Amino acid sequence: MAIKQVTVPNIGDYKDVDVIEVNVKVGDVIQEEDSLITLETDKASMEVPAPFSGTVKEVSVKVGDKVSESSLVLLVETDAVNTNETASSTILTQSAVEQGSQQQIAAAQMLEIKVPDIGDYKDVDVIEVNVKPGDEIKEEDSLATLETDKASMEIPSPYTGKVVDVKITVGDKVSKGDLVLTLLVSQGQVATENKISKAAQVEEVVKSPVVEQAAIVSKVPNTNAHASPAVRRLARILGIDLSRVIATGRKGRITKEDCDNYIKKAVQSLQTGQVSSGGGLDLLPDPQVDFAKFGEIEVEALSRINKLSAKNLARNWVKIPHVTFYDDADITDLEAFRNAKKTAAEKAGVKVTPLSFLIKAAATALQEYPRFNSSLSNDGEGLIVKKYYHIGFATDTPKGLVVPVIKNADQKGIFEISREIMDLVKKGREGKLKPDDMQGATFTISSLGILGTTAFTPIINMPEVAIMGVSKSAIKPVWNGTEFIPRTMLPLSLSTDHRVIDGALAAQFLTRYCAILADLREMLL
Ligand code: CAO
Repeated sequence: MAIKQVTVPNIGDYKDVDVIEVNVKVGDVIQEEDSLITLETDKASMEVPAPFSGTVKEVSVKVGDKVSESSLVLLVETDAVNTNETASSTILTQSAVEQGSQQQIAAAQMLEIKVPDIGDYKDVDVIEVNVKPGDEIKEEDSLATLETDKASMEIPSPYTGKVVDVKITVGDKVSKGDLVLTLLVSQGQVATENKISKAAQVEEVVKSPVVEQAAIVSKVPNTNAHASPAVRRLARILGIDLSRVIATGRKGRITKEDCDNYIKKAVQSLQTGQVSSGGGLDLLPDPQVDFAKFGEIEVEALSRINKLSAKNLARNWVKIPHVTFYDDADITDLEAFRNAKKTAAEKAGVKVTPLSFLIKAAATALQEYPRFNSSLSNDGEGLIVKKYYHIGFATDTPKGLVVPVIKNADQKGIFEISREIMDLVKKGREGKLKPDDMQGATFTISSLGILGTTAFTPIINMPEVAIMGVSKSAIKPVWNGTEFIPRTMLPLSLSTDHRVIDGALAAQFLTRYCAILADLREMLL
């Protein structure tokens, strides 16, 4: 046993340097190279590593002290019998680390950050580059993510500094020692060799094949969230349950942006008061089925409109308590009138279909039943009743469903409405509708027209509170009190938001709508 002194080694020209950290205390068992204290000048910070292993017997400095070369730092009890008196510790500069020398650090310097030891892996895919030139990064920030078929790994930054040049891009293949980037180490930062080797450790997440498969085919939250260590760390800090985050990264990986979006949405929901105390739907993850196991399959890409509609429809369906009411409107006279006006319509250059009457009649019925022309306020506390009557109509296009809008339908005649329908349908099918063409609807009509069906449940177009589904008209026998007579009957399916519209009101509205269609003169009242 021997007691050895540890003193401040050669620190260049610096004198009376501040002790800013003392990393050991009496009784600590220290290993050679452990950081004992940190010193800081106005130009550099330096660590004093232990020159040998042992047990700390006395700490001779405290934070705030000023020390110079040879100042006593510690007394350490070692196993060594022969004492190598006052063994000085050494300070490695950043460049010294690179060069293997033991010199002092400059105030700021350029470092090359390389791929650290990543085990037996070689030519590993770079799947994420998380920094760009100019970024100010902190020690431990993730620089890039690598992925093999078995694991994903992050390269954390060993230092705080400013990225000067990034040498890798997504898709590159890298191995140990390949250059990742050059980093301008922030002023005053000093690292010891010990620090570099520790900081450069690669974190690894082993993925089970099941998780991998789920991640590829699903963008929905799942319980086996696939995320890099940095993202997991971020999620821990922010308190995010990763199983609820929708992954958009490669192979179903949850990215930092996904976490950001999750937080953004959560904050928005809080601000709009839309967070339910029930804590969400708590649904099972979607089933992950390998359909190819059962037969031949073909995967078709969804159009942008398909994807957008899917999100909107799903939200509307789960958030709105739909109730659908069915009735038949007698449009015998309407059809007679429409046919009688065919020549006049042709002269005016328009084709008039029942849809124009349905839109006009809707504007009338909405004026009589303002609740149908409203939206729930975002805080759920009020009803916004609109004094304009803009009617959307669902239109089937090669790229998917769109809903152009006839603005101020209450103020327009049948020919004008017909002309607008023709224009909007043409634009829709050519993919030329502008956002303004599809905004502002207060009520929507979804007409399957001659396509068929006798009834269906149209999904309400949020934030509207009702939608009229129209099926194929047919001549049916109707009892007039004395006999059955043939009448052209149009099946209607009215879906309403039960939060806003009670059944009784819905029944009244639908009955009135049928009455207007049965006798267009009702619109004059
Ligand atoms: N019953 C019977 N015939 C009908 C009808 C109905 N309900 N509605 C329209 N028709 C007739 C028209 O009168 C026309 O016949 P004539 O030429 O003899 O007059 C013919 O069907 C063709 O009409 P159309 O479909 O070209 O025009 P439209 O104005 O009726 O409809 C549009 C336009 C854009 C609504 C329609 O083309 C369309 O895309 N419908 C699909 C909407 C949809 O997909 N809804 C479902 C949403 S839920 O997924």
